[in-house]
Amino acid sequence: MKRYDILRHIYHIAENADRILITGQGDPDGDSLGAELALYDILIQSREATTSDRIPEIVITNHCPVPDQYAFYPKVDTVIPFEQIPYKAFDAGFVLDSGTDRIGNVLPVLETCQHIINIDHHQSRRKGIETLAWIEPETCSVCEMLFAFFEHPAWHINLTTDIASYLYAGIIYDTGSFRYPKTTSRTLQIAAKLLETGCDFARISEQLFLEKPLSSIRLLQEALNTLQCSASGKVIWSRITQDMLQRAGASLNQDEGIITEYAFTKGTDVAALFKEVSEREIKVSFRAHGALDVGKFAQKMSSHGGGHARAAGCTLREMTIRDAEEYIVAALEQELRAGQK
Ligand SMILES: [Mn+2]
Repeated sequence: MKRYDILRHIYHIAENADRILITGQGDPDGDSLGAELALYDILIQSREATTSDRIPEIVITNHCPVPDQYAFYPKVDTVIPFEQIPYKAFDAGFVLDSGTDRIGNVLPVLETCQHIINIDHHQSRRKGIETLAWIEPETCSVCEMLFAFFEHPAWHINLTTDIASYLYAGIIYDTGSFRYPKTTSRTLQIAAKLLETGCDFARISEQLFLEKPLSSIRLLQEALNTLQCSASGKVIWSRITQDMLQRAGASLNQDEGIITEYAFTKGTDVAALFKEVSEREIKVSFRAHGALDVGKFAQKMSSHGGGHARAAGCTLREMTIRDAEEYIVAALEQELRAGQK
């Protein structure tokens, strides 16, 4: 189905739904959260413009709480903890920036929905229980995808400063401020329209990328102290252990930006960051700038893996962080060697 028809379809579903669930990837990021909040405003505005007597009950929730770094998003309190969902069943559910298999605890609630709409741009997304899929692997972010609502004749909505702030945040988050390859002229044209609303783009950028608590800087210091390069020099990695988190006074979701500090080290192809969730659960993030598709690699390494060609992640269970490092680095070296042939 074409984007135009999908948006018309979504309009009819949303128009007739009284209880709508909005969720996204288990651990919210700048794009998924921006998209959730933007969609909330879009759906409310649209209904107010037509049948104001029946404003839908909309709930935004995710498997994990909103990380502190996104506390500056306008009306971020609209996102409620999973345990506080006021209803057991919904008419329509939206899954943003992830397949329906990556929403954790929210899945049983999503299953109650008659209509399940998946809006995603992940290349490695798996088909799930959605009844309608709007997937654009070439688009930089779900926030960019959502801009299409404002171009469609069925949707009578205004681009408010709040919505522009969410979409701008999501777009710069997923493009590293228009630097990554999926940035297109359309991305920049959309960004220009967002700026026209007067949203405080400079402040959004500062808050999203630059402002960090001291504990995050301490954690960066700890992680960089563990930096290693593989024998071939092509793989560079570091780790975050529970001990390091304790010393830094940080939590595991404060790893943001650490891998980008060394992801583009000259001569390397792939960067990894190993995170000790518990003694036998290790999360690994990947960044690539060579030919290797780390999205596919992550998928191959674990059933909980996936992402994009240049940024991806996976979870390894039943191994210690040292074992995970050995296992992954060896596999990466092998992939890179195979790729050279
Ligand atoms: Mn995204």
